[in-house]
Amino acid sequence: MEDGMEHSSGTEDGMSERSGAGSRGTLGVAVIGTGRMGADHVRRIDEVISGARVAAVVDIDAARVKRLADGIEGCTPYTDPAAAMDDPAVDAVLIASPGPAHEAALLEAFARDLPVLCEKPLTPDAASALRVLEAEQALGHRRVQVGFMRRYDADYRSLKSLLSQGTYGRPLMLHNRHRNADTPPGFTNAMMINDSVVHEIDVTRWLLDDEITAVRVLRPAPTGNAPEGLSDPQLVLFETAGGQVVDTEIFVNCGFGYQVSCEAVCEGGTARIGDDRGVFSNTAGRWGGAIPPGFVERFEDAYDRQVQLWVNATRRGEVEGPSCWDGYAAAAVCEAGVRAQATGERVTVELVERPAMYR
Ligand code: ISE
Repeated sequence: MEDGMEHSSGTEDGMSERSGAGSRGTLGVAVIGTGRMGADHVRRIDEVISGARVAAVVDIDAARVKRLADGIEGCTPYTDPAAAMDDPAVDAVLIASPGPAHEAALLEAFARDLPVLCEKPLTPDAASALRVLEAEQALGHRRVQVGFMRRYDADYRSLKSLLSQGTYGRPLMLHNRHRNADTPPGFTNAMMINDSVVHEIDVTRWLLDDEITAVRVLRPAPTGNAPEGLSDPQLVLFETAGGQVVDTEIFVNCGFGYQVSCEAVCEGGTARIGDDRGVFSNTAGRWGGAIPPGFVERFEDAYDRQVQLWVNATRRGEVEGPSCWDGYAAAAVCEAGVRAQATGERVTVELVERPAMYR
């Protein structure tokens, strides 16, 4: 991309000249990857988010991307992320392609100094995440918000503020439950860490404001409902630098719905989120409520808030939310987790020193 640097002249406030921030005009977003999450983000930006529009959609499936673009005014279809980023109507990039494609797309965005919202994972392993971290530092300013969307869920935000205000004293432990009704074909043991537990890795680091230093994984006798070879459920244990212990039940073929909860055990009490959501009913001799079928329904508001706050910050010329450091740290913990899962051993997490830009 020879002309990349033409666009990389960040202004004094660190904003790209194309980022829409100068004029505070509508942010033209290129959505890269139009699978389940990407298509949902296209709909979200088109129908829910204010201050932004879908200016380009990118996918290797040319027919699919054309169909999507045809339904949105002023939206151009592309099969090449770099070509979409060269479109003058594009001020910012939302990366929702498969994880292995993220590094290349992020580097293209950096070359043009474009603001990015990157779906998790930042990249699939710690070495590539570190390369992205270094490339962003070379720009001299943050450009990326990583899509750890649980930080935008109202319940998690309430828990975070209780912990930050010290309402229940010092946190000692977290108990997490993460259940999916079932898994898509091809879901592996490693994906239980990299795709699923990665959320608990991020919320642990965020809620406790500390790094995870070691991981252990216990594998009880599996459910008969899991596909052959999948060790489901599993119990994942983290230790933090400050000495807290965090457990996560990951059960991805529980059969009954999508359930995520987190209980913080503190010196002065406990606080728990995620148990009872929505309408509570009494009927036909039973009480209770509904369990959402999947993460899109359970975290719909969180996804909306995540994208709206990214758009708002970008239009102000700012970058907020989970950073490339958070993406890198999560990737390093995932690597340790996959090793712990395979070996049954306690695996320590190796991190480089946190660069000044991310402190
Ligand atoms: C998926 O990628 C997610 O992000 C969901 O939140 C998680 O529950 C699921 O297990 C993952 O596969």
